[in-house]
Amino acid sequence: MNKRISMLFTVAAVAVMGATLFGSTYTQTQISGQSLDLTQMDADVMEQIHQMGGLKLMMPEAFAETDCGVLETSGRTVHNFDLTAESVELPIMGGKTYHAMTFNGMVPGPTIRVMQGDVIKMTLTIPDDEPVAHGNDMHASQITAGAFESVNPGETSQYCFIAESAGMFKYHCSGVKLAAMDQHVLSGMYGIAIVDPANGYKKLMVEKTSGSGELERMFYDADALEFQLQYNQLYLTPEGNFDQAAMFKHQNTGTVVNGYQFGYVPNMAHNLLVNGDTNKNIFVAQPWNGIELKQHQSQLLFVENDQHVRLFIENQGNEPVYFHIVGEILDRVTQGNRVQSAATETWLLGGSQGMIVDLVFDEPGVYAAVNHDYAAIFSGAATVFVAGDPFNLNPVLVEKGVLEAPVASYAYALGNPSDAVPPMGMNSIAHPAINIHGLYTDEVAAEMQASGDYVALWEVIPVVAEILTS
Ligand SMILES: [Cu+2]
Repeated sequence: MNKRISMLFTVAAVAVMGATLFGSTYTQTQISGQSLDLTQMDADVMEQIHQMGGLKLMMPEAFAETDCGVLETSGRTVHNFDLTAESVELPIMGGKTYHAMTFNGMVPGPTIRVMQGDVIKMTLTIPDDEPVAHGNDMHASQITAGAFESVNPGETSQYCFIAESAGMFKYHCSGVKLAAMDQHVLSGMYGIAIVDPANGYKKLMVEKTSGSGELERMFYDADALEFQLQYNQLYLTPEGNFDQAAMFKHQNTGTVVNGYQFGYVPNMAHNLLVNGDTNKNIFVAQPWNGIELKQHQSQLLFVENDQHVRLFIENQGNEPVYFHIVGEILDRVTQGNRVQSAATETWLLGGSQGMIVDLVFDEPGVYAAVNHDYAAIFSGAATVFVAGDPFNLNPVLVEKGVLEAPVASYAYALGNPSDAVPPMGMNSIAHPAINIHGLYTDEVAAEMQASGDYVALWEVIPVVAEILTS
């Protein structure tokens, strides 16, 4: 018996003896409650409870493992997931900024992608100059909620867990011991973990009719071109502060996808390509239009026709998402690792719910993925996919020497935006190019540019414009 346990025993014993000897005001229940039979107790648990100053929820043993030492030597693949809390100013639609709270200077935070059964080792660092504490609750984990304790400025904390269930899962700041969690999440502290199924993704089956209407089944390989879309809302005062009163009334300032209102719509380069003029808008709303916006300039999402496309979609927000793609049908909807629906028009995501949508864009064209809530569409939840070569630009781009040969999508010329592209998994088709786009700080964008892995379109577009107009 160690020292602390024996001291506890002494306190209990003295109370019992005192009651017996002096006939105190203790009731019999109180007395017997103090009379613990310590020979029957687990000393480690007693010690743990004593150290914590109280009881905590204990999860089943199989999922409660947070000892990084044990999990790191278990033979499983371990993924380090390092997050740093950073409060920064980030732009909002209309040219203003807001007081964002971020993981690693970006909204959403970085996506981690692992295989089912791998270990995630999450390390959260709060710099000295950060004004408040933060935490991190990862929904991919099944560990005691006590692991999501907040971490103070100047401190670092860590937990490990096995990603047991395949699917996509939210992670989010848990506030200062849960207080102000709403403010921290709705100001930008959220992201996703993708846990790929141990046996990989399934082939996609799409029903078609041909000839005079005979039913055919088309099968697409499991490998797919992948995107991630995270829905949320902003609740802001005119000064760019979090407006909790507005949140409680569900009166949001705007709906965001990967942090932006209308972040994936045409920009001036697309105006030039399609209309021959940077100032002739091709979409009804182009709020992020201008080369000087650099990483914040809106971009389009480019896919090929007859290509298996996989979308990872999470509702990070406070309002339902009625996910729909104008002009398309969702060929397959998966939640966790179970197919929920096929050939469906719209699928509903409640708060903190995710899904994987597999589909094929059959015809060349422009398709808007929306939250089919009209308030959400018109406040920012319209994301434009361009499939194939709907504007017949291939001949022009080849003739002008921008492209050597016709391409299956404009991604080969402009790339897809980095914040919409998840890390590669075992069934991922590599994007032809990735451009730097995201609600990133300038430091994050500069690091990405220095890495040489990304295209800085704000440098490429003037060159392309010069060629096209010459
Ligand atoms: Cu936080």
